[in-house]
Amino acid sequence: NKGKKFGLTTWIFIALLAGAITGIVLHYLVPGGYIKDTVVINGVFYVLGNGFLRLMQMLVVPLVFCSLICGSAAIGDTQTLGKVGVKTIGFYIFTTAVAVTLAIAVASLINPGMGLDISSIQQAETTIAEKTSFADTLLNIIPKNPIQGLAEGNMLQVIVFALLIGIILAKLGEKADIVSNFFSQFNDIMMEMTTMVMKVAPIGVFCLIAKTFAGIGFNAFLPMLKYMAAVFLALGIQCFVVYQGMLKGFTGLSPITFIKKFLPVMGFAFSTATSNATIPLSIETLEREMGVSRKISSFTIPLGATINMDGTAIMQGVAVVFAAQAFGIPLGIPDYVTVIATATLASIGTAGVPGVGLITLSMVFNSVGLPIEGIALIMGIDRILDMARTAVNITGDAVCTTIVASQDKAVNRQVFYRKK
Ligand code: DAS
Repeated sequence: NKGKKFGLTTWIFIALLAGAITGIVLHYLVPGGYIKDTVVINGVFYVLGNGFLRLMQMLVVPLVFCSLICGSAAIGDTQTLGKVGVKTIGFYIFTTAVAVTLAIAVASLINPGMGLDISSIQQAETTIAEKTSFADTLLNIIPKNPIQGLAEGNMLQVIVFALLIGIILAKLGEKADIVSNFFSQFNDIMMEMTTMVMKVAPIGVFCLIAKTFAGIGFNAFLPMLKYMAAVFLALGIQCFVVYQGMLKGFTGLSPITFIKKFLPVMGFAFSTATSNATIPLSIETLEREMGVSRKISSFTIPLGATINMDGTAIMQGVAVVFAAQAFGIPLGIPDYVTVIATATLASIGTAGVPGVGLITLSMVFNSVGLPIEGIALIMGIDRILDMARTAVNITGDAVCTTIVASQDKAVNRQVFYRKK
């Protein structure tokens, strides 16, 4: 059903554009009222959009659990798995540190917070996340009760438990055939379920985007234009310069082909603003359209969705410079080094769900003594930035996955260059 596959990705783009246009028309041209607000926006769009999002989230834990067990059992020997793991985590931390540094540099050029009249921006109460220390973040990776970890969708605990099962299945060989076959068949079921859920993606994407754009007019943007410009510029450089330079440098693969084939996944992440919900489509697209073996991606993509959030780190880097300027608090190099470390750690501990970047931003602000009220300044327009940074988050995961897979001879270049 190759043709249908393309149809789906094209439809996702059509849904994105149609949704944005519909939302803007609704916001500016259609007068408020019962039909528009209650029936259409908070009725049809809300139910269909969030219903689709829940369908995608329903897939994540069982799909990641099974595909990771099958992936790690297929890799088999622990030293390959270890090598792939160490390389992947190394790339993830490197790209996040580059992202924050880039964000601070761009923000220092644009000066988004200079001469800002703070009172002109609507203030909203901010939910402050409790601060988890790095040690606790590390310890929390080991599941005290793996079933609870699965039930709560604690992705790092799911990943650790699945890896252990896969390694042991490879070790036990035919002694555990029944269990291996069970997980392999369950994996097929989850793949099939993913394809089925994807069929309604265009409807879900349309409703999510239409609701978002119908809700916020452009007037929320005006005072924040420079802040948004700095974030979008840094996101663009990270996505189209840093990642593509790394891809070309480490694998020799064509960045243009990569972007063309991965764009639908970026569009999907943009519309849902959650990396976790994008995991199934990312793994499938990397294998089917780009020849990247599921053996590697079933491990590195869920891992990346949880610990590698370069787009989020970029927003946090710009937000720090913005708030420091808006409140007139001078920050020096040591402060920015602290921000780079804190933003990198903050992205490790949080799952890829909407708005998580804003919550961990309080940890970053705390680390350099910036007032939490600064978060209230940027909350109003954060949804749009969340969509853009999530698209960058999953692109970083996919680029690192392709590099690690290519070094493990697990990229089929014929498939990568096959015309869509
Ligand atoms: N929405 C998050 C994600 O899924 C990113 C963020 O909130 O910053 O990656």
